[in-house]
Amino acid sequence: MPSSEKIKELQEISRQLRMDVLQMLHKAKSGHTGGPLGMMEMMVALYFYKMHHDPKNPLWEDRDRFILANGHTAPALYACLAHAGYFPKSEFQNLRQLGSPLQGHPKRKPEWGIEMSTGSLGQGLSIANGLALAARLDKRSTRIYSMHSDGEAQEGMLWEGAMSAGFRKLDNRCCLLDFNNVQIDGFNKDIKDVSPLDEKFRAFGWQVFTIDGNNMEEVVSALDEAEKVKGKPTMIIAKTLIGKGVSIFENKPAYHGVTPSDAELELALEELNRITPS
Ligand SMILES: Cc1ncc(C[n+]2csc(CCOP(=O)(O)OP(=O)(O)O)c2C)c(N)n1
Repeated sequence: MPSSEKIKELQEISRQLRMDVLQMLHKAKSGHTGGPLGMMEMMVALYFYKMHHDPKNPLWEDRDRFILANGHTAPALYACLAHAGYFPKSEFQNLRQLGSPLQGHPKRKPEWGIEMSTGSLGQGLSIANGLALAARLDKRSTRIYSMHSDGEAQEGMLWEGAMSAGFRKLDNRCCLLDFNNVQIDGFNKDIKDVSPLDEKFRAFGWQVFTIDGNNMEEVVSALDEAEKVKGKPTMIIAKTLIGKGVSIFENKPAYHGVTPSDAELELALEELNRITPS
């Protein structure tokens, strides 16, 4: 477990990046607000604590890979990559503009740290499995991470990938699943409940961790524990709050896919500015 200073540093980055996400979405006037805010602790823990990567040498062959399967949450990825130094934050101005590398869903550009085009839910788990199999063949110590969502767990292809990773004992694979109980049209329970996900993944041969995904200590410790698992892929099911950090957006399906108005942005930034890491 990292020091309490490191945890505070990661919490502080999460706070700053939530503000970046809101500002870029506000400028773009289209995109998804709730998801990126809710999974920020996991994204920050990956990019600023766990993953081996080098923004100065983005194509380093032994880098760990990250695939954002729930691609509509791309602003969270862009905020991490810019903060790490892959590209300047001024690029946020161009989110979702024609010709910009920062599209509404990730468009592959490894020089900027964007490893794969994603957004068709369900596909990312298998893409990441392919990278993991290649790393194993090449005898590299690379680990392959991917982020998923509860709405995505309604897609059949996710389960084909889950079956393959378990069968092939891909222990260089670690998935995180943003379980906020919300999808595009409302709460999962009113649309199609995917529970119990832990039992389902275990049945497919995975080691499962269930955590509070907005608690930085739990996130980093699950990532550390996942790395120790041998002979199985690992799944971190993270309970989160959609819209986390901004009370007017928290746990509100309506903010799955809308961007903040001028007044909402002002309120949100004011609230995030008041937070000091505990
Ligand atoms: C294959 C596929 N079908 C439908 C969509 C449209 N879509 C975009 S987001 C979304 C809801 C996904 O739920 P979740 O990721 O849990 O939503 P969030 O937590 O961000 O609210 C859907 C169905 C898609 N991107 N891909």
